[in-house]
Amino acid sequence: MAQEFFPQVQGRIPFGGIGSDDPVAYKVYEPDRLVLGKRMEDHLRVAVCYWHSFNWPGSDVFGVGTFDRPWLAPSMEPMAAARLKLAAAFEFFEKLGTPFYTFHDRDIAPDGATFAEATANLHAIVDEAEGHMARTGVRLLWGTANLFSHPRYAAGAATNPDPAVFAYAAAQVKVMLEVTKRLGGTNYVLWGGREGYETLLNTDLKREEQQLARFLGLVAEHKAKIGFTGKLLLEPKPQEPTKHQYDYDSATVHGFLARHGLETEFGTNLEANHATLAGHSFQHEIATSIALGLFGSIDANRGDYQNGWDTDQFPNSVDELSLALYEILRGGGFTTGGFNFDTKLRRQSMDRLDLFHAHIGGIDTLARSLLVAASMIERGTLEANREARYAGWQGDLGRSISDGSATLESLAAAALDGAIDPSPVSGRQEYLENVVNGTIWAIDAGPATKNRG
Ligand code: XUL
Ligand code: CO
Repeated sequence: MAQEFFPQVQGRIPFGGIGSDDPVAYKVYEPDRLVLGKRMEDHLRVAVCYWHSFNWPGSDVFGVGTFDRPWLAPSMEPMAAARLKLAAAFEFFEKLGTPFYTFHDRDIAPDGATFAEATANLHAIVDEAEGHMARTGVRLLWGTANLFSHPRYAAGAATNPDPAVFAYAAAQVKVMLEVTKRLGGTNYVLWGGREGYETLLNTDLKREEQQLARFLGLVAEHKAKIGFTGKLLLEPKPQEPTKHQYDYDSATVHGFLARHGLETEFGTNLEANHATLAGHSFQHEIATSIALGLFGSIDANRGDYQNGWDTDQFPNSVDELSLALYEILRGGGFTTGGFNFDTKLRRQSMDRLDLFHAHIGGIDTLARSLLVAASMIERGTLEANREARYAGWQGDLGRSISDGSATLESLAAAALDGAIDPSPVSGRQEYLENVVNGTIWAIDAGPATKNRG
C-alpha cells in the first residue's frame, strides 16, 4: 500500500453540521447544497495552494522550519522528495474534498543547475501530477512561475535592469504557461514578485514600466499562439518584498493595463491581505476590480490588525467575507476563478493535522459567508436602496447629462431660473449596516446535525 501521510484523517472530511463537535468535519460546507440554484462547490471553487501548505517548512526570518513534513527533509534526493511531496499533497486534496489546487513551477519540482535541467525536472513531476489529477479528479485552478526566489531575480524579473534576466523569466513563463495549459488550468497568474523598487536612487521608473508592459504583451501573444483558453491574471500587492510594488492595487493595475492596451488581455487575482496592506478593505478591491471589468480570482487569507505585513492567515471572519461574497455574487460570481487558499499556518501549528483544521475553518467561513451573501441578494434590500439612490439619473435631467445633450450653459440656465434646487437626502449607512448584520444573525447555516436531504 502507498505511504499514508495523514493517517489521522480516514477518508474524505464529512459534513457534520453546525452543531457537530467533530473537529475534522465541515460545519457549513456541503459541496452539493444548492445556493441561488448553484452548488456550493461551484460557487466557491476552492483551491489549496502548494507553496505554503506543502513547500514551506514553517521557517521565519528568525528560525528554521518547525513543521512535521518528511517530504521537505534536506537529506532527501530532490526528485524523490518532490514525488513524495506530490503524493502527500494529493492525499490531502482528496481527503479535504476540494476541487482545485495551484502551484508555482519551483514548488512542485526542484530547480536545476541549468534552465534545461530545471525544465526537465518540472516536466517529469508534471507527468506524475497528471496521473494524480486523473486518479483523484482534482483540477488546476491556476499555475504560475516563481520569478522572485532565485538570486538572479533580486532586482526583479521583467523590470530587471539586465535584459538577460528578463529573457530568463520569459523562458520560465513560456514553459509554465504551457504546463498550465497541458494540465487544464483555468487561469494563469502573474504576481509581480519583485517587480518594484527598493530605492528610486537607482531606478528608471519609466523604463521599468515599459519593460513590464512588453513582458506581459509577450505572455498574451504566447497564450494566443498556443491556444490557452484560461484567463491571464495579475495579482496586485502594494509592497513586500520590495518597498514599492508596481501592481499596487486594482486601480493601479487597471491604469497600467489601459496605458499599454492590455486591459482586455489581463484580469486580477485579488488577495485579501494584499488589499489590506494597500490600505483598502478586501470588499473595496473586489468591487473596484468588478467595476473596472478585471475581476478574475481570489487568494483567500487575512492579515493581522496589529501588524503591517503579509501574515497570510486563514480567513475566519464571516462579517468581512460576507461583504466580499456579496460583491462577487452581485458581479455574477466566478467564471474561471475561485478561492485559492494562499494561506500559512502559524509556525507553532506543527502537526500535520493542523493543516486540516486550518482549511476546514477557512472553507466553513467561506461557506457561511456565501449563505449570508445569497440571502442579501435574495432579500434585495441593499440593491433596492442602491437603485433608489440613483433613480434621478433615469429622469429627464439625468438622461440629458448622461447622453451629452446638456451643456454647462443649459445646466446653469436651469439653476438660474430655479428649475434645479436639490435637497440633500440620507445615505442611510447605519440602516444598511443593520441590514447586513441582521442577515448575518438570521441566516440559517443548515441543519444542526448531518441529516440533510
Ligand atoms: C505573495 C503571493 C504569492 C502569489 C503567487 O504575496 O500572494 O503567493 O499568490 O505567486
Ligand atoms: Co497570493
